Amino acid sequence: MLALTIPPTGPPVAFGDMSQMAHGYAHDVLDQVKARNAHETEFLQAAEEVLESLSPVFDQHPEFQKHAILERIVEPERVIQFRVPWLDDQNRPQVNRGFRVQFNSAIGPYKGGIRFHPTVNLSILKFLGFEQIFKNALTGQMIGGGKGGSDFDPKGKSDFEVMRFCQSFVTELFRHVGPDTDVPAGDIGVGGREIGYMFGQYKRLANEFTGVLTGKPLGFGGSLGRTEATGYGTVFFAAEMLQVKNDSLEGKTCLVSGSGNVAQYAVEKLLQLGAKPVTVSDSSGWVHAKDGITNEMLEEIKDIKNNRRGRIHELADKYSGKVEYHETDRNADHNPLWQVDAQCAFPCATQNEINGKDAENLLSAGVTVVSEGANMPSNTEAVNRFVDAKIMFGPGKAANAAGVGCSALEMAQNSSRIAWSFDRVEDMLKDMMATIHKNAYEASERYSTAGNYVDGANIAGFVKVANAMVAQGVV
Ligand code: NDP
Ligand code: 2IT
Repeated sequence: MLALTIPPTGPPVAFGDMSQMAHGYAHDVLDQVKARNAHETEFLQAAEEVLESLSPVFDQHPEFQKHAILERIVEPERVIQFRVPWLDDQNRPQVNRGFRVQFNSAIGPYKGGIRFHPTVNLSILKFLGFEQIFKNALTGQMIGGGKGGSDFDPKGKSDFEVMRFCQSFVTELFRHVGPDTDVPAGDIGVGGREIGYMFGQYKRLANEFTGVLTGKPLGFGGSLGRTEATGYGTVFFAAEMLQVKNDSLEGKTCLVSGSGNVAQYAVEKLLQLGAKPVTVSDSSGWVHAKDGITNEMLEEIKDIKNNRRGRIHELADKYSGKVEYHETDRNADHNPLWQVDAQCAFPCATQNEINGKDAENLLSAGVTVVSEGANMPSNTEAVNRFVDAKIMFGPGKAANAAGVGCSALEMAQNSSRIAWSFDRVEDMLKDMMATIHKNAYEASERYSTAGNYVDGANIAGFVKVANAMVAQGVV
């Protein structure tokens, strides 16, 4: 086990010397993180990207090193892992793993989604929780970073199986969360149905009706606009990036991946803004509507995914001649969805869905805007290609922040027992995304290269949390 060493607090170091030291600081801590978490691939990927962006910050903020901010911020404040036993419809006992990673509470209660997917493990939840710290800071709301989930697969389960699973999950989780402690929400595999079951069990155990979860159905405390927030916000972020160049989304051909919550509302906002979305996908395959996905097709996608819990090929079955279906080849080294001619791309499915080759294909296809609806959908090589090509690349922690931003608005509405109108919430989210864009852009100008939103978002989010951690002492 490596010891955490806090640098001595001696007399102030001359600026030049500090600059040398500061440059090495992020790299030294990154080496420690790699040694300590050698098997957590996704967490290391997220940590490396953030820490590499931060080197220039320490020249101007020597107090961050003095207070060991990096050594502390890379360690979750608390990780909870638990057994989730439940009975299937045949009354056979099943066992899954549950987790909650409470990463950082410097600027508010832990806040972040819950993911139910068979691939869930600690590395994935630590990457998501780590990203959430900076994303939540960017929203300007008082929310810390956390993430949770389970390797439970809701696909193919009956509503009652999902309900019994959620009840068992919350039977343990409830003692670790609360409206001022930790406020979970949805993510992959967790939508209104799951949040409803979890809320019901929390209320029963705690004997309290509080805003302990966000993304609730509208009838009992959910915020108007939360369902739409992430997808809409990702499109708002793309529009902000384009506006810097006096351009807009109108008439642009757009590639969207995924067909769940984020993808559906990215498509909806693109249609409202006069863009032409032409693809969506699920884990089995992708569909291509050459003349554009229409509003009617979007309603069908929502029905397939949200009501029938079906597969995306059903869209091509219904609109044969207008929509083509392509099955995913799991052994291929690239995804042909990213080869379709377009100007903009909105990856809204999952982490690492765009690799270096896909990034090259996107650039060759003419894409100059990538706005990440998913968390870390571009792998390290892909991010580097986009940054090197100087395209408008909006990283997830900035571009998909409207989801959690709207969750914070839901918390505010719940605390004040008032519900705001859809238009009011949407206006607030639009402003929030404009502010996030502005702050990330200005941080990129000050510390990196103007328009490098990867560095800009990492730095703007980090500085806010780091300042709070300095002020609160070594805790
Ligand atoms: P959903 O469960 O609603 O949809 C997920 C979509 O991605 C589905 O189409 C799913 O296909 C596909 N998908 C999931 N895992 C994989 C995989 N391993 N390989 C290929 N396709 C996959 O989730 P959301 O739309 O809520 O989340 C999508 C992304 O957005 C995630 O990265 C999430 O972390 C991020 N996000 C979500 C927010 C929210 O508010 N919901 C907020 C910010 C970010 P299939 O149905 O076949 O599994
Ligand atoms: O990744 C994310 O930001 C989310 N899944 C939303 C979290 C939230 O608390 O609304």
